[in-house]
This record gives sequence, C-alpha cells and structure tokens, in this order.
Amino acid sequence: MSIAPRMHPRFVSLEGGEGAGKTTVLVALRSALQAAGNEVVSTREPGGTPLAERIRGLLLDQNAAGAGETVAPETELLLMFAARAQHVRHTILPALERGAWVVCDRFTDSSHAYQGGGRGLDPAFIDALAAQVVPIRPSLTLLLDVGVAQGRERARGRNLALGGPDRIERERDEFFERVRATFLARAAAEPARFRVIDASRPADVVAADAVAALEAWREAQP
Ligand code: Z5A
Repeated sequence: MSIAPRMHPRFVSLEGGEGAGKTTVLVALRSALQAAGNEVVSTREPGGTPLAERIRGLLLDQNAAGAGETVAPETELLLMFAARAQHVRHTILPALERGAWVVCDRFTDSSHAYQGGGRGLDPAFIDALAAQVVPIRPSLTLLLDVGVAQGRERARGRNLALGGPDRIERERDEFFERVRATFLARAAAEPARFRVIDASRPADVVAADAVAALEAWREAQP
C-alpha cells in the first residue's frame, strides 16, 4: 500500500544546483536554530548514515560502472532512494522523534530535478517510489537558485582543491539547465513549502536571507 509522505514541522530541506552555496547556508541555519535553544541535526543526501554514505560513494564515482557500462538512470534513481530509505529510518526519523530539528542538504526534490528533469525519468515513477519508501517530507524547502554558469564556476573552483568533478558534475550544461528548470517548476507548484532565494549574491547575503526566511516561516506557524 502506498502512503502520502507527511510533512514534519521540524524538517527543513535545502535544494539547488551545483555551487548554489547549500553548505554555507546549512551552517547558518543550524546556528540560528541552535541559538534559539534547539537540538539540530544537519545532514545530507545522498548520505547521512554509514551505509547511505557508501551508496553516495558509488553514485558519485565516475568509475562506478565497468568499462563499456554506464549507470542507467533507473539505477541511479533506485540507489538515491536506497540511500534515502536508510537515511530516513536511521537518522531523520529518530532525530525528529526525540524533538530535534533536521536540516537536510537535498531530499526527494533533488531526485525530481536530477533524475526526473535531468535524466528524463517519469515524475510519477519518482512519486510512486517516494510514496512507498519515504514516509516523510520537509515542511519548508529553501531553494537556492543560481544560474548554471555561475554555479558551475564556483563548483569548479572548489573541485580544483578536491581532485576534480564527480560523475554527476561531469554532465553538460543542458542537463543542469533542466535540473534548474525542474526545481523552479516545483517551487512554483508548491509555494507554501518552498522559498526561492537568489543565490547569485555574496555568500553572507544569501545566508542572511535564508535565515530570515526560516525565521519568518517559523513565526507564521500556528
Ligand atoms: N543528487 C541526485 O542526483 N539526486 C538526488 O536525489 C540527490 C542528489 C539527493 C551530490 O550532491 C550530487 O547528488 C549532486 C546532486 C545529486 N550532483 N551534482 N551535481 P551534493 O549536494 O553533495 O553536490 P553538489 O550540489 O554538487 O554540491 P555543491 O556544488 O557543493 O553545492 P553547494 O553545497 O550548494 O555549494 P557549496 O559547497 O556551498 O559551495 C561551492 C563553492 O562555491 C565553494 O567553494 C563556496 O565557497 C563557493 N560559494 C558558495 N556560495 C557562494 C556565493 N554566494 N558566492 C561566491 N562563492 C560561493
């Protein structure tokens, strides 16, 4: 039986393309929530548990498949959901159940953007997987929106220090344009959950805006 994933009031996700600045914003959100006296678990996808981090390694390894073999879009999607199933059950739900806030760098919206928009998989298939595998979804999603060229330029700078782009980062600009368009379409379709933040500005300005969006959203909660 499938279930509609329920929103949790202390579950916040961050989304965006490459180089949008999610990592920097995540630190600012965590600090703001902690300053208000909350326990905060900050985590990421794919990943967030030892097994899910191993799946992440497979997903991002440019040599994950053998010579002459490619990673099929369906395989990529199912591995994302395998990691997510583990992450939700072993990190996210236990944290929420003990009263913590969870701030997650990417969640199911990324599967829609990358495997749906980017790879062309049917959104209904992704929704069906989410309904079976993921019993929860964020009640606030901050989408850090930046142009593909600007975001990729930032990520290139960071990757130089880290040994080069991963398997997904090697995709062409057209792929990332579809990813961005899918994120923006999802935000437009669900304005109550999403806040779109212009991430083309300096990092401290973007982080301050994200914290303000979180605070405004919290104040508006019943
Ligand atoms: N993926 C998927 O396909 N399907 C899914 O369901 C999920 C994920 C969950 C790994 O995610 C990959 O998994 C990702 C999507 C896919 N692939 N791609 N491409 P990730 O989040 O770990 O990877 P990422 O998006 O590539 O991370 P990123 O490039 O690190 O993005 P970020 O966290 O938003 O950026 P950052 O690390 O904060 O900043 C990058 C650099 O830019 C760094 O040097 C910063 O100092 C700099 N930066 C950040 N903000 C600014 C501003 N505002 N101005 C100037 N410079 C800045």
